Amino acid sequence: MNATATDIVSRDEIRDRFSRAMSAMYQAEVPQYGTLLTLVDEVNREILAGDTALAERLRDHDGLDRLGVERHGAIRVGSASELAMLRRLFAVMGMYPVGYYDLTEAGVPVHSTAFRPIDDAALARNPFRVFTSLLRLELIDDETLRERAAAILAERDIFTPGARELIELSERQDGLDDAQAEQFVSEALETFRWHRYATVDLETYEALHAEHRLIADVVCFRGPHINHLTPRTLDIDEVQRRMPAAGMNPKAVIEGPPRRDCPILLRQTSFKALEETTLFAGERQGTHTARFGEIEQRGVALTAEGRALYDRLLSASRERTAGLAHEQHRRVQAEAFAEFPDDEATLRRDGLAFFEYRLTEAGRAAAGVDATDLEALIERGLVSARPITYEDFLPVSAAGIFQSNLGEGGGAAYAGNANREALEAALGVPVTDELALYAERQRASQAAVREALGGDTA
Ligand code: OOG
Ligand code: NI
Repeated sequence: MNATATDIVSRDEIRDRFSRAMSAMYQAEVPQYGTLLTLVDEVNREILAGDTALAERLRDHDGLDRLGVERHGAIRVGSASELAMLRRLFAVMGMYPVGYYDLTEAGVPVHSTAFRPIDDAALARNPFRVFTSLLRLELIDDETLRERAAAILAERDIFTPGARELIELSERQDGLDDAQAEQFVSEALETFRWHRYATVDLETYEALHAEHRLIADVVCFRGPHINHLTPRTLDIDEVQRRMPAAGMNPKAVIEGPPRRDCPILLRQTSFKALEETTLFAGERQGTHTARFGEIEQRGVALTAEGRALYDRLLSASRERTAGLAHEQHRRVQAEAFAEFPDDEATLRRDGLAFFEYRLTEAGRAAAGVDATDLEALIERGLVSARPITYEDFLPVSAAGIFQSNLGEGGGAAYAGNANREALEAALGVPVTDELALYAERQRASQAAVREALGGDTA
């Protein structure tokens, strides 16, 4: 079943089909997620109807027609070999590991990366990414429990034979044809499906659960069920506010930066995970709480300096907002972030955020212009700069999402265990540095502007 080069469908197309199939599966599995999608769509429509300038900007730059596609999902796997195979599976869809996230700081015994499209065209086609966590059994102190967990994980194969074959075929012929892609999507989907039957008895589940709820979630099932999907909202505060009336139980606060005129990084919130009936070995019935729905709103990517400022203000604001209710939390957090410039020109001039530079119409008509000082050209209306959207995740926010869905307690202290090399060894490749991607995109756009104006391209 070899495909010729002309039959190969693009990896972006496969990712697009996969994300749609995943969404349909998750809506069928978790009806409340469908309710969330409806709410997000309703609020997005209202915002667009009331803000024609925003609607136009989205139409021109941001794929208004793709507003409704999911932005990300998340899974958790149990072993290095599972992660290594997942890397190959995601590569079929043009998704590559970007970033390293240490969650031990937050008391969660995992570290993570995000499989995501990397280049502009791929992101524009469909930005779907999967936040993928690897369980760190080595952090479990209890040796018997650790070995039991490892033995259970060694028994399972989270991939169908068909998925394995198609991954190998895609690697051999550098892509898949239409029929193979179709088959791949349906085989790959099996890995992410929910299983009502646990692979262990209730006692084992409870022992693992007592060490950490997340360990039970990863170890006791046939596969790494998708634990949430996340659409994009144009007004996260409004969706959060309306969740209860739509029957959803939102987490207490929105993760990330406060609401601002110039959105930065990423804001996220979720409805809390549902308690679901689970059948354990011996037909004993119990429950498991894992699956939820999330929403996100993205802003501009920050430079290392901008990120350092964000991290500093976030930790200062966390000290002051601990335990505050939603409204107060919002007010105190906004105060704490007052120091962060909130207009594009300052963010740009102070080197706090990344921008993409382009010639304006006047710029295209101009010739022989000195292009050394891009800011001067922006002032003269010859060049424009657009914020580059942040495409990655935030460890403190991720921890907040984990925690609200895992419940309090059960968290032994795992902190101070970042180990990027171990994650990369498990993946079989280094993770791409996200900051380098944004910096390169900004640099390339500046060079293109300078070249077009006939100046030097340094
Ligand atoms: C992942 C939580 C992190 C996000 O959006 O930050 C995450 C998980 O619960 O497995 O998805
Ligand atoms: Ni998420």
